[in-house]
Amino acid sequence: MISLSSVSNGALSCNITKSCTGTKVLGISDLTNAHAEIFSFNNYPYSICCKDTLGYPIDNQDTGKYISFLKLSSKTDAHVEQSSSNDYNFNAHISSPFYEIKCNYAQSCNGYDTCLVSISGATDAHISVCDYYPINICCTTQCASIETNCIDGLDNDCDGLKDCADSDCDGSIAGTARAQDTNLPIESVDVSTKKDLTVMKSSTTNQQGVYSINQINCGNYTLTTSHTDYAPSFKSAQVLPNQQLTADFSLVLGTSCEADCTFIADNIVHACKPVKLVVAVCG
Ligand SMILES: [Ca+2]
Ligand SMILES: [Ca+2]
Ligand SMILES: [Ca+2]
Repeated sequence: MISLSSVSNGALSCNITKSCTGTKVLGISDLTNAHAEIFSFNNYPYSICCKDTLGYPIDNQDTGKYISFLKLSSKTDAHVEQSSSNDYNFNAHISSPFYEIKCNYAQSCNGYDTCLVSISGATDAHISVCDYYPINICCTTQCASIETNCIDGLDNDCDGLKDCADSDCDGSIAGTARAQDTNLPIESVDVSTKKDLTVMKSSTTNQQGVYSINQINCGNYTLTTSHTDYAPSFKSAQVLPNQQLTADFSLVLGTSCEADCTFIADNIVHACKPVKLVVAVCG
């Protein structure tokens, strides 16, 4: 395999190769002084082969976010021109469904992710490996400014945090705690969000019995309540990206009597079925 890429600082990486394991964006007849053909033809031994080192898909279509980096005089055996020229009709594209790809014609690809090839002129040009001709085709990816999709398994803004782990996807939880018997709001109830056994965030109800937990990673949690006078309660909660989940609680007094006449908040394991001939009085 021949691999002749020059610069690759960022996520986009293109090589000229005989065996492309990424996305072929152009076929070329030789390493220097070459003609070109569109990606879907297979007359030539070499491909300009591009991939994203972070794992984002790279494509050669004019869909999603795409750019034409060259125009060809025909589908195969073609001369090429810069995409701003208007003599040729067949565009060679590089595209991504996620982020912008920018390409420029420059003497040096310093500061760009990668160099694709060099061309001999603005139009009616031949193709060679990078830095052979004075005009290099330099391309780079531009990450989104925020996590634009919270369920795609990709780190859209390239900050190292993907989907729910990125605070751009945070949701929130809010609700009310009320007494089950009177339906009156309960103040000073501690509401905690737990992942496994770890408390992630908590909040306390106000005089109106209202609590709110802002800016919490989307995902699944267990919500627990605690209050000196009321029995603890639990609830499963799924916080969706950028949405507020409502979770209300109806709390039972810790001194309330269970069916088996133990207190609801005590440490006694309550019987599943009444034990026969047990007679007891609560109080
Ligand atoms: Ca982010
Ligand atoms: Ca994402
Ligand atoms: Ca991110």
